[in-house]
Amino acid sequence: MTTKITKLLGIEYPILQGGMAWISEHKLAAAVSNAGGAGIIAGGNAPPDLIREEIRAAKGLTSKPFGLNIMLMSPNSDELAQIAIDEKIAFVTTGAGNPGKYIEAFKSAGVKVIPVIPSVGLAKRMERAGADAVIAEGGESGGHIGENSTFCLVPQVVDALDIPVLAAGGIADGRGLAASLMLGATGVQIGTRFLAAHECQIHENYKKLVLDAKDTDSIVTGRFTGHPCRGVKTKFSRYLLEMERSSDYDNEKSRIDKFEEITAGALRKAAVDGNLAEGSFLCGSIAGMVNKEQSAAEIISDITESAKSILEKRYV
Ligand code: TUI
Repeated sequence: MTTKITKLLGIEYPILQGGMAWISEHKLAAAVSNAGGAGIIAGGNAPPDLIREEIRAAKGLTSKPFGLNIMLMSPNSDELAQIAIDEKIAFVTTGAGNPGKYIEAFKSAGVKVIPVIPSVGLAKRMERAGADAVIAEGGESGGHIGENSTFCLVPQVVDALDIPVLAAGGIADGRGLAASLMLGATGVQIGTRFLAAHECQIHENYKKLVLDAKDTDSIVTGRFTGHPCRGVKTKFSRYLLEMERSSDYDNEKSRIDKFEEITAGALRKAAVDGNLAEGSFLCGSIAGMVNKEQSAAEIISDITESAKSILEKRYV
């Protein structure tokens, strides 16, 4: 499956694995890259030294290209950008902000830059700043999201840009890949389905929540903070949602402060500890379609074989 993104990154299939904080580590990233996609290690809020070790461990497992995701709200993003350069990472994806200040340094070091963006305006800014491609991420995605849906966002970003556009949000099988290509995308980024990969090291409670989830089991919390976040419906995430409606707070600032206090560290609590009472189990709204564990290679082969057979059919 040759597209602009497979050529840009030197990969076999147009599938990037999502950069999920505390989840996307070396074993998963290397397995996805070895299977012909592009694995990604997520920096999240983790200590930079830990991420450097993750990168080196991935290099021990694969000679194929893989990327680093930098979450730009992290206080460590400057250090992570330098690590990407020092370690000669093939490409960087960014989320939750504008990576403009790093783009020149990445480009002179030969690191490709692929920002994740939730709107046409940001996509245009990224193209002007020198991005190599963008990932247009719809609100079906897990984690921190924008307001647009993948189906509406992707073709509008494709029309507005000359650089390649990948689709993300709500894609978990060959139909999603084929549809994304029909919308003009050059490939996809997939997170939620890789949560069910054998190589994905998340706590078994997390895997079970994703495998058991139905179509209606993801919810968006924290809209009032300006950083809406999608994850599995649990007692904890329902409580976060109730905070939005509660009249217990004197003012908006105290409500946001409380929200930030109880969600601090919640991604790690979910992924590493499987803490159902205090963890944020982020996942996309496509979790309802993810119901079996497979290896990363089986997932990539299933998605690409199915997409190829759909694309070979004629619809009249
Ligand atoms: O970044 C993500 N997904 C994430 S980050 C994350 S950790 C986190 N948790 C709670 C609150 C905030 C972060 C969990 N999931 N996806 C990519 C993404 N980027 N979605 C939306 C954006 C985005 C938002 C604003 C990109 C750029 C942007 O720019 C604002 C500006 O004008 O600078």
